[in-house]
Amino acid sequence: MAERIIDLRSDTVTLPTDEMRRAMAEARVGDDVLGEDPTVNELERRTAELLGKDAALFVPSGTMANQLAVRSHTQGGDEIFVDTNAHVYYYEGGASAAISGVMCRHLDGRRGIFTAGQLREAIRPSDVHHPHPALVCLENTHNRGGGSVWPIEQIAEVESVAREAGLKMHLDGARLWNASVATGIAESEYASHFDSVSVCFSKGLGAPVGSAVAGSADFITRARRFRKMFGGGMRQAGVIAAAALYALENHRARLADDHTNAKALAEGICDLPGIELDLADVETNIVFLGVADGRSAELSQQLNEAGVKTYALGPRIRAVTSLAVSRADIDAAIKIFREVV
Ligand code: TLP
Repeated sequence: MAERIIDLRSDTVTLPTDEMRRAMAEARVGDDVLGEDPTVNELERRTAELLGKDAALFVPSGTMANQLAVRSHTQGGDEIFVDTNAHVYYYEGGASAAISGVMCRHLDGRRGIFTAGQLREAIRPSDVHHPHPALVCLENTHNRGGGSVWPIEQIAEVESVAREAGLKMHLDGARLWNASVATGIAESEYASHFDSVSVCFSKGLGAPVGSAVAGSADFITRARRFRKMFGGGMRQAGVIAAAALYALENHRARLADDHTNAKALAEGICDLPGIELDLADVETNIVFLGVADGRSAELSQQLNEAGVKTYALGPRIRAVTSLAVSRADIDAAIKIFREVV
């Protein structure tokens, strides 16, 4: 059994740092359902400011943030437009159908990124036979797309088609911080194309819990009501909001290290036999490897036994860099990959 486990399964596996725990211990708290938690209020103010929106709402998870947006923007029977591999459709347990009663129309994007033309083709004219088209959801960076970054011009083109047809725009920005660090484009500039944006504090930023959804004052009033309905109204949540605030101020810039580490990992293993990996596809902190001969699960298992944890997802293996892995860990992981393969 390996001495040290290098955990590349996800950037959700990070643990709070000592400084973060100190911020949590010292947090001023109150009852947030009554709007009286000063740390939650400050986190929501700062998040809204960074995203250039009127207001934000602190929620327990990225899934809840996305589903609050879907519920707040739609009515039962509406149609929402998503990439086939979007988290909001693929990984949220059918919540859009169960909670909001909406239908998902899939657009086959390239690495999760679809075109304005694809959206235009998918939107059907108003007719009693058709569902009401209500919402377009984008994901930036795109998780199953391999940490791919939406070009800002393409977001603007998609937005213009959506607006023309009267559709709302939601961004699953769980890893928007990574997109901004990779491109130098501010989070607020990305967010300016959307009615609502969800962001996550517990992935690359390293907080133990929490996400937020941001938008107009009216949208947040509606989302706040649904958050309570979904059981997401938290009381002295300042203890966890303090970790998120700490992460927001101290861990955004360092995401560049995760991107460098992802590139280094990819470079160290892309020539291995039976591994398919295009270095140009490694844009942020997620690396997907194609594995030949249906061997992804077996290879992931062997890596696991040798001390490198990854996820096998169909014919691919996903490796994600984060605060949980250092450059030395990446060098060790490359060595183990090469030995195992
Ligand atoms: N992603 C997780 C898993 O759910 C797959 C991961 O390990 O990557 N949006 C995006 C783009 C996400 O990647 C995730 C989580 C979420 C939303 C949901 O966040 P949580 O897990 O907080 O509900």
